[in-house]
Amino acid sequence: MRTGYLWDPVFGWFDHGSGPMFPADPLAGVQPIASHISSPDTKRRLHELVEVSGLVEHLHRVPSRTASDEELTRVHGEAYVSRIRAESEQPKGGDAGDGISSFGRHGDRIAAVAAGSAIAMTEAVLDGVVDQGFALVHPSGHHGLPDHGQGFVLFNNIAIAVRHVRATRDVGRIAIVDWDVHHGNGNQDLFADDPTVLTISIHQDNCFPPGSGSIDDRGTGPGTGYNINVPLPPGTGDDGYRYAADSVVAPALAAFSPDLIMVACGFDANAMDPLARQLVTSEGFAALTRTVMDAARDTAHGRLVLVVEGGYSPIYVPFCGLATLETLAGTHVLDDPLLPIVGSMGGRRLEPHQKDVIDRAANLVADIA
Ligand code: 6DK
Ligand code: ZN
Repeated sequence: MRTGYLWDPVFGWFDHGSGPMFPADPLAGVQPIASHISSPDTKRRLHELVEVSGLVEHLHRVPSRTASDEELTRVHGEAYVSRIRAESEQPKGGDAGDGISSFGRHGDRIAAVAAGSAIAMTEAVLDGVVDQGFALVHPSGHHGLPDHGQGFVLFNNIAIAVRHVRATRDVGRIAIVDWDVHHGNGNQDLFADDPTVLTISIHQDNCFPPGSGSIDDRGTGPGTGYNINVPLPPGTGDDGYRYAADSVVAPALAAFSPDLIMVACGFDANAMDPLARQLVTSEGFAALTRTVMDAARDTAHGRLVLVVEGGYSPIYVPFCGLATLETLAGTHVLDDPLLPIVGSMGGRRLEPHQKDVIDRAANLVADIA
């Protein structure tokens, strides 16, 4: 199996600025902090681990590219793209929509490389250049909607890749599996009425966006039944995630039988993440990866594209990402040095209140035709 890998150093240069996630008020005792919580340094550290560990020798580098305006506007409105372009010309940049999705001067160009890279990896898989791929991009994409960004997102990278496939190729069903700890609301909404795109989001209940990601969101019109949300309680660990993978993701993919599987691959369910309260270790991410690989092999000719989303522990995300890539590549290069610590803190076992939610979501699989 040839595994594609994409990282462009320009992703590490994306500037979210400092203020918005933690508004300073020095004389009231709120000290400023120099970096935004979504600093691309976390992803850069993952990339450096891929190189230093030697795993890169087992991967096939796929070059990045910039998404054109035609490609961006298959998902986003022209007025929105123009606004992002105009704000990007400003000396201090702008914000995609919610005040925490700030970007520096020319941030639009880096975001267009993230979107173009999701396309590039998807094409590399569809063309057989690689069997499967992992695109380590920044900024993230899965909250992106036609006329606004939010949650550190400018453009919806995966949706742009899916629309590109639809516009240029004859690929039947496409599944998007989102294991970022936040709800994949952008992809849910963009493909809500489309029964040829199955969206599954496993996320922490009511984490972000506020009020989004209910188990009762099932899609609309002809797309009804083709969206599944698994809103997990805080404190869910490897066994809960594995149970969700085995009893929701795997059977849903088997029933849907996609020709291509895209993964919104966030690492922010990791046990050290500052933005969520889940307890997944590198072993949990490896198990999720095996689930989608098995499904891709069984239904999609192995076609699997992982596009990275969030993940905010600069310490632990690199090891979770490495385990994901090791699983894809079928090679082990390095033991997770933090596993003895995070793996022994408790919280791994499936608890009844977690099982209840997952069992309810598993019942929804029957609606997939
Ligand atoms: N606000 C993402 O990981 C983005 O899904 C997640 C954005 C979450 C922002 C909400 C949040 C806080 C937290 C602490 C203090 C103040 C505000 F799109 C992705 F990047 F992938 O946690
Ligand atoms: Zn997230």
